[in-house]
Amino acid sequence: MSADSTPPGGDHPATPPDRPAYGFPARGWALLAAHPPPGVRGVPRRWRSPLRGPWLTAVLGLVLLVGLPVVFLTGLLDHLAYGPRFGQAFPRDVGWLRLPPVDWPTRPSWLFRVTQGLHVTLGIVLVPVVLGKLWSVVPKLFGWPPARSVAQVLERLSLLLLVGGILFELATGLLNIQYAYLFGFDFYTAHYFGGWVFVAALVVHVALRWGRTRAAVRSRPLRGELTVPRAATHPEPPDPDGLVAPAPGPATVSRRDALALVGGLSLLLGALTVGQSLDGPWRRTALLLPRGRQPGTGPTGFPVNRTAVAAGITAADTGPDWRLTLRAGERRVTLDRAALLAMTPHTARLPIACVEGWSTLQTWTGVRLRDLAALVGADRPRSAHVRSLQRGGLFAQATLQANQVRDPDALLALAVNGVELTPDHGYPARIIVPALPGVHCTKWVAEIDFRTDD
Ligand SMILES: Nc1nc2c(c(=O)[nH]1)N[C@H]1C(S)=C(S)[C@@H](COP(=O)(O)O)O[C@H]1N2
Ligand SMILES: [Mo]
Repeated sequence: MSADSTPPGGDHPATPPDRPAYGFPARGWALLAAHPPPGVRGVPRRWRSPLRGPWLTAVLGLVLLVGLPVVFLTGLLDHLAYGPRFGQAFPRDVGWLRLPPVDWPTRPSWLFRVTQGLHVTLGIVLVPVVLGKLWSVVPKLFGWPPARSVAQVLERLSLLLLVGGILFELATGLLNIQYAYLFGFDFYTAHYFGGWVFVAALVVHVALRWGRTRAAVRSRPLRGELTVPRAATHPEPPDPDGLVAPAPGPATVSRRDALALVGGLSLLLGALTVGQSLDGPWRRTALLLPRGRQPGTGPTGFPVNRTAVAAGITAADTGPDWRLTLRAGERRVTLDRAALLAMTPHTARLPIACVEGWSTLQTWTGVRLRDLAALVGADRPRSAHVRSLQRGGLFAQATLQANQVRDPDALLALAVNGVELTPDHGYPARIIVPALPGVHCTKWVAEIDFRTDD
């Protein structure tokens, strides 16, 4: 929005072709335009890159238009996977933003691994694109007048929510996966509502800009533009939005190189991230993620979210006196580890997928949850409440849906990859269920309460 845009070298205010006139009250907006605050006059002229213009903004915008809704939707799926029905999704109460009460499936077993991996990895990969897009429009932040009509005031407010929303979501998400809770508010609450604010603003933004975006990408075929060298890189014609610099300097890079820089940074971030969702040697490439890495080698050398020590689990807790209590209504059965080992074993290859994005596929052996339910006379449990030995902490308990108890691969695991569980992986027994978010794969289980009501 450069009111004072003048053609290079000229000093007559030039109004680009279809620059919108002032809306109601026109005198008011004109007055505002005539009185820029100190320091604002002429600022757009200081942004000189000839790359800026509708085309570059539209290309970056289209990438985000494809990518960010995927990040949003996979984020919603994660909320759903946590089981809001049982009050164990965060934030607990989301008012009318409540999602439909559908059960999270147990098949395919890699479902949560993929939705959560996509959410985190794509969110990281899109950071350079978001920054590139913001760079392409940043002079508009300093344009004067800030608006020419009431409609434009509303539009700019939606931009504030759009830009603020995406920066907030990226910042809180990145800090969360680094376990850096620098902010004084609850991550889940802020990230959930922030996502909705961003998406609402995105819908408004797309509705307002779709026509121009389409025209802009059609104005220069991508293929052609990617062959233009730096020497032949010229500014686009002045546009009604004032994206094109009013006083452009010579190009220091071509548009192709600018896009290559953004794309290259995205690829680099992606390459340093995907390893946390892959097993084998790839895991070592996840340099950006503190817990995605392999803590050791051997059958139990896979990531640990919270160690036994950190959870306050002592050797006495898990020693020969450890018992598993099964409940169903008034009925109660107590088992020691030998009794569990004497039951029919079942082995399944299942992922642990953490909400922070890392996941790993391992081979678990234990007893089926449905066999445990039958032991205590709960043939058709509607849910199961699992409690850990761990005292306190949000993750010391979890509620499983009926399908998560019934699945033939739903286990109380006693061993992994052919060896006894280690203390850090949940010895003496832990939950592992297909497609269940890692957070509900409770370690150091003390009690399972099979419930027949909701
Ligand atoms: N009791 C208890 N169980 C727990 C947790 C915990 O903090 N306490 N963390 C959960 C989380 S967030 C994840 S991702 C998985 C990780 O399992 P792992 O440490 O064996 O890889 O354990 C889950 N089980
Ligand atoms: Mo987790």
